[in-house]
Amino acid sequence: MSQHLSENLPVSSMTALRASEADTPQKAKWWKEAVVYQVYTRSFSDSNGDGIGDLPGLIDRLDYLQSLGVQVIWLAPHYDTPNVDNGYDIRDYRAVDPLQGTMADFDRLVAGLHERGMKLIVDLVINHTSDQHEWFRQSRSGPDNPYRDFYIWRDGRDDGPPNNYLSIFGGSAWEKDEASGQYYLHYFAKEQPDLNWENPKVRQEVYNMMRFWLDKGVSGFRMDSICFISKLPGLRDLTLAEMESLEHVYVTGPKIHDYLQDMHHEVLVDRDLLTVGEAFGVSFEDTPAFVSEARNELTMVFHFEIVRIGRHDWQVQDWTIKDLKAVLRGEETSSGPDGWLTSFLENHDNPRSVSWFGDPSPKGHGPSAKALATLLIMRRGTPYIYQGEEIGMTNIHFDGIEDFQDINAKGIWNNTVGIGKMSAEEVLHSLRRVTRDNARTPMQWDASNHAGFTTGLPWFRVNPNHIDINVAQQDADPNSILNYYRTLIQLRASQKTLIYGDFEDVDPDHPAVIAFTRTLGDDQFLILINMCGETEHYILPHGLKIAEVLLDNMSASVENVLPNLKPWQAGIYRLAPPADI
Ligand code: TEU
Ligand code: CA
Repeated sequence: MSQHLSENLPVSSMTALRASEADTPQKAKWWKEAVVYQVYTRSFSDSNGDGIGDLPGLIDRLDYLQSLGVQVIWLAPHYDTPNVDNGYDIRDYRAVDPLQGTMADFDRLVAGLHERGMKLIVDLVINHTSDQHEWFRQSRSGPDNPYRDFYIWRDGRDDGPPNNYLSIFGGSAWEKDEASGQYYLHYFAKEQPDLNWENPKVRQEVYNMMRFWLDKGVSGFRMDSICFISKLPGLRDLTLAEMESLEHVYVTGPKIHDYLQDMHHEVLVDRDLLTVGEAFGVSFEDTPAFVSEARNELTMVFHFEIVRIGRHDWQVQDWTIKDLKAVLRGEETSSGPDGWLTSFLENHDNPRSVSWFGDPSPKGHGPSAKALATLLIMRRGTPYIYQGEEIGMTNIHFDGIEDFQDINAKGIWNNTVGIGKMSAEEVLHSLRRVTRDNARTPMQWDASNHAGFTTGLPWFRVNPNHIDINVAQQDADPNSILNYYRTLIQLRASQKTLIYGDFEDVDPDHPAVIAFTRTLGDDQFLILINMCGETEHYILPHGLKIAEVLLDNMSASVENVLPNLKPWQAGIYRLAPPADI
């Protein structure tokens, strides 16, 4: 990890970045000021008792989301789908999944958000479709079909697939079609064939579809796996090292920037949208090319170095707070001089942050969830809260493989235990901690049966800890995690410095405390986060001194924030001007 970072993070380039930002202050934009809330609809709120969350269920909760202070909802794929990968396999881009509702429900959702001064961004899954999509059904029907070239078909080699590409979900990335004897490419499940972006007709279809949803009032897109859309020419074999980190290879297609600029020119230009690309595999160094305002591609991207700290692919590894701080600094540089950043600690593909970075035990739960919230909301970049994170939802317990739902977890199991390569215990040890299922347990609304998520049988287990961790209880408690989030979000909205201010890690070497400043002109805040469950004797570096407490999760006063930081203590403080030191 540290080696990888030092390559990306020459000290000189950081200094250069800060200087150039001072010269060109960040342009104000609504999507920089907003806090985004990610809804994984299936697990959010069920309105009709079928056990699956839906759009009317989400509409019922809009007042709650407004009360949190978030301005934007990112909606999980709402399109018609056979649900092999919970909606990330789209059968019809212009229809709503009947399990989630109707087009009228979608329109009501947009209207309900707009009435509240909020906006909607939708998930855009255009690296691949479902194998049930009409284009693929046509494509598969034979080499002469006009849709054949909508996907990536190749002849096999020596009785096997065209090359040694692996799927991100495990196994070969090629599936043989018995009828024609050719293979099609799928970076994810075999039911998710990759679109052929070389084909201008594919691009035009996608652009028309994007305009369709923009015309319905959506304010932008979260672009799924977007950096994978350009494939490597010649489709050569991967080396063994490349097989270990597929995402780093699959993002290197030479036409990625041509496609994104084309899309911008054709669809996004002059609409003032939030466009966030999932940049799994893109290095910090390569990121400015995607997010530079002058280049007209995306407004921001998601990096996975932070949420994936402490794991190699799906296997857990040791990590330290210093490693985490190095990644935070590295990610800072990834905006380049005129780009923007995201901040997130959870999404639907990763474990719960309080279980990963914090302490989910009854003693550590509240303080550590608030400490993480402080990091999430106070970093530079647009913060994304994943549903349930605002009440500190935790991972769930898995006994054996039969407890898992996730297609990815099942793929990992089949490719390890299934072929006798690893023991069940070894694989379960990691899977329990990293599986995407941890993020997909139903939202915990109250202490009632099924946590108020559904009146029927939930599609996936409700975490038994909903008795103690739920919205109803935290809404009523002024000291809850939920109310701490509300305060943090208000604070960020009220201080331009906390949105546009520069970020500086003022204590990179401390092994337990994250200490950074946010600075805009003469205005400066210090953010302190004790990332461990011990009291830390802490002296601020560079003679810095706290002058005012804006928020502190232990309700400390100016006099007693330091020198003893309590376990998981965190807060936002104003620094004394240099003259007073
Ligand atoms: O994820 C793309 C991706 O590359 C990873 O985050 C991937 O999900 C992870 O390696 C699996 O552990 C996106 C979606 O967020 C994910 O839910 C979908 O399954 C995937 O694309 C395919 O559409
Ligand atoms: Ca339902």
